[in-house]
Amino acid sequence: MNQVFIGIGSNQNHPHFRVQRAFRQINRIHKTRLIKKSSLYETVPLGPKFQPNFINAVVEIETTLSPNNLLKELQLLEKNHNRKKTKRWGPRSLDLDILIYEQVIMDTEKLTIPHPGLEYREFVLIPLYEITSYGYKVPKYGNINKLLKLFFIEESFVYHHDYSNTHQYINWKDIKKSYHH
Ligand code: A4P
Ligand code: MG
Repeated sequence: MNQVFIGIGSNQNHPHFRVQRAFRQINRIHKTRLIKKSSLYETVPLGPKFQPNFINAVVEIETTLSPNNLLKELQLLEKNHNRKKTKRWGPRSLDLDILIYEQVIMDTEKLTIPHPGLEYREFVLIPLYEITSYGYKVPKYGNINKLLKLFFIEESFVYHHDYSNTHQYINWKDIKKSYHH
């Protein structure tokens, strides 16, 4: 069994609904099961600004699929969400990225692991931080606590959403507190 983390992002067509549906669909991929899911986070877009905010989340899975076969399954799911190919970093109904696959470090035309940009993207690091143990070591980049500390995260930058879509915003820093006490 391989421990893998997947980043989920959506900013089109009911993103809350899509991300939660993606949780269930990922759990149904063959040779794969969902172990943990983060909260949903509403985040401002990285890249072109004139697009809706994203809903982001990270899940931990266990799988016996190879990185390339897992990518194929995730791309099928993206298609299933009618994702239209638009511009790079533009709006999308569902984006699924393999963030981390065990201790694998690879860079091929189709697949770069760990996912490029993971080391500086709050919308990846914060949900990853939420579902990993204290001091979790990101392959290639090291301790997640240190990666997070490299940034000054503005209070208003990243919000925590509850699953019921009631728009109760909670500051992300409060999440870790509730996990550790
Ligand atoms: N690919 C390479 N490595 C991987 C990997 N580890 N996981 C290749 C998944 N795919 C990987 O991806 C293009 C190609 O990347 C795939 O065919 C695969 O072979 P894509 O998802 O079709 O294209 P993209 O997502 O538009 O481009 P890119 O560069 O992957 O963008 P990112 O890095 O996914 O970022 N802002 C906020 N707030 N939240 C977001 O989630 N996401 C993006 C997209 C931009 N801004 C955002 C967010
Ligand atoms: Mg992508």
